[in-house]
Amino acid sequence: MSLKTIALAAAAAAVTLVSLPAAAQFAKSEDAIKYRQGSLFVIGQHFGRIGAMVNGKAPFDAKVAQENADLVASLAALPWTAFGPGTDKGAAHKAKPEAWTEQAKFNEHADKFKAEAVKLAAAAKTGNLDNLKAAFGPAASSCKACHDAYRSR
Ligand code: ASC
Repeated sequence: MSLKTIALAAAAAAVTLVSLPAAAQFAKSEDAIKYRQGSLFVIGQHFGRIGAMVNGKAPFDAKVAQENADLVASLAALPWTAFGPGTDKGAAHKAKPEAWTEQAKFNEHADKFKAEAVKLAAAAKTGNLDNLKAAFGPAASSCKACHDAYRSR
C-alpha cells in the first residue's frame, strides 16, 4: 500500500468516526437513554483515571494519560445525539427537562466539554504532568457546569 493510500484510508476512517454520532438513530427512547448513560459512564471512567493521576492518587504515567485523554476526546462526541426529541421519557434518568427546553444552552455545554477534551488530549500528548493538570481543571469544570445545570441529584 502506498503512503497516499494509507493516508486516504485513515482520512476515510476518521470521517466515519466523526459522522457516526450524527447518523445515530435509536429504535426507542429507552435505547437513547441507555446510550447516553453508557457513553457518559465510560467517559467518566477514562476521565477519572486521568483525575487520579492529576490528584496524586495514582502514579503519573504519560502513556496511560494520553490513552485515556484520547479516548475522552473521541467519546466526547457520543452522548449528545441521544438527548433528541422525546428522549426525556422512556426509562429512569437524571436529566432535567431543561436539557430539552434549553437546547441551545445545553449544546453550548456539550461543545465546551468537547473543546476542553481536545485541549486535555493535546496536554496529555506533551507527556508533562503540569500541562495535564492545567488542562484537567477546565475540563472537569465543563463536566460540572453541565451537571449542575442539567442533571438532577
Ligand atoms: C469526573 C466525573 C465527573 C466530573 C465532575 C467534575 O471525574 O465523573 O462527572 O469529573 O465530577 O466536577
